[in-house]
Amino acid sequence: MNTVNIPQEAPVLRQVLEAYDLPATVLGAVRYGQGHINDTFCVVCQPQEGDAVRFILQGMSLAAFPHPEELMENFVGITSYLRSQIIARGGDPLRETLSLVKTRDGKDYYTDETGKVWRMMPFIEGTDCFQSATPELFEASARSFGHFQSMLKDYPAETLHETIVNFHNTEDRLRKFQAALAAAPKDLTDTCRAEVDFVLARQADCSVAMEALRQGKLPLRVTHNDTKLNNILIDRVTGQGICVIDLDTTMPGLSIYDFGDSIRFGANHSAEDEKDLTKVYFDIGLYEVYTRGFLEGCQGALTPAELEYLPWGARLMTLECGIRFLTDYLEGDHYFHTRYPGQNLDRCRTQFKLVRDMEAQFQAMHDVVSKYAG
Ligand code: ADP
Ligand code: GN1
Ligand code: MG
Repeated sequence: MNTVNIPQEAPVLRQVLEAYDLPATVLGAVRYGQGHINDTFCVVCQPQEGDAVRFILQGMSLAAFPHPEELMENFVGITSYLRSQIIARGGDPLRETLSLVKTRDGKDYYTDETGKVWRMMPFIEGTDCFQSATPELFEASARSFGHFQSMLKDYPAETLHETIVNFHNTEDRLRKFQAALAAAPKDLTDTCRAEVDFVLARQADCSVAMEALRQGKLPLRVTHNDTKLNNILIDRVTGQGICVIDLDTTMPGLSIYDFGDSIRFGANHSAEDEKDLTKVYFDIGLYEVYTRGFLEGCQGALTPAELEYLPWGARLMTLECGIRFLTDYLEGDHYFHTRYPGQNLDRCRTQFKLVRDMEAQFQAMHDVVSKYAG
């Protein structure tokens, strides 16, 4: 293969690319995107004639996903199901959902010598992926995530593997945090005393959604579970959400998780790892536009109890994510990609600042839902 420009830190890419019968000369591969979990590369190929063609090549994190073959089974099931719905309503399945490029031996993914699983997808062109929101963009993403959930409402949930067990079980996240705290060296726990106390003061909150689920108040649905703004591709021409990506955690869950995780990431104006906490605040205006878009996208599918718990979804996903960043910090940063020591603690601090703001504005958050729930 005439391959140039493979990142030095990823020599395995040569072997992975050999597994694919790409319709052109491979010019190279570069690291791509700002995901915290998978190893994502953009592969550029030049056909004999015409424009260069791009692909996304992803190595699934074994630390996050212990059974990548199950994850890929979910991926194929979900994208095939979405594809038929998109075709039925006259849409373009190659832009509106993800698809896979088969390996030379006709497989959906390639497993390298270390057991790591790689998948190749056509790059969805003419789209942008954003790290922070404008009101228009945020509302567009809300409609798409709501619509994604409503498209999957009749999906046979029992056929989906739980790719990460207890993913949004905040009680379990709390237990894992407590175990990490007990095992961490004192000089490390001393650096995050305030954050540890913040969690310990909110142990009861960690049970709110799980308790509602146990009591049968909230229904289990097929949810995306990682609804960050950067997990949606926005059409460059229309400004609308065109494709929901990062389907690795799509599995049975609560609607309030999808609502909540979007609010966590997008209803503010700062980076997830912003060090200057004076810049980090929950923007209830953005919360309002997201609520409006999400309810529109869900097309009336949410029950009164789900509507009532939406603000809790935002608080809990933000608290939970902060707890997860803190746990990873205490465990030596083995889960989330980090670029510098202490990045997970910085991320945790932004989350807890947002939680405080949401706690202070909780009634107003309820009022917004009531305004749009009709
Ligand atoms: P992670 O799990 O690490 O977040 P993602 O699946 O979200 O991985 O991919 C990382 C980034 O790669 C996305 O935020 C997006 O910018 C880009 N991306 C992923 N798939 C595609 C695609 N099919 N077309 C264009 N960009 C994509
Ligand atoms: C991870 O994969 P990515 O970057 O979209 C994580 C989410 C967290 C998020 C925090 C599989 O999302 O759960 O909320 O980072 N994904 C997984 O930014 O753990
Ligand atoms: Mg992602």
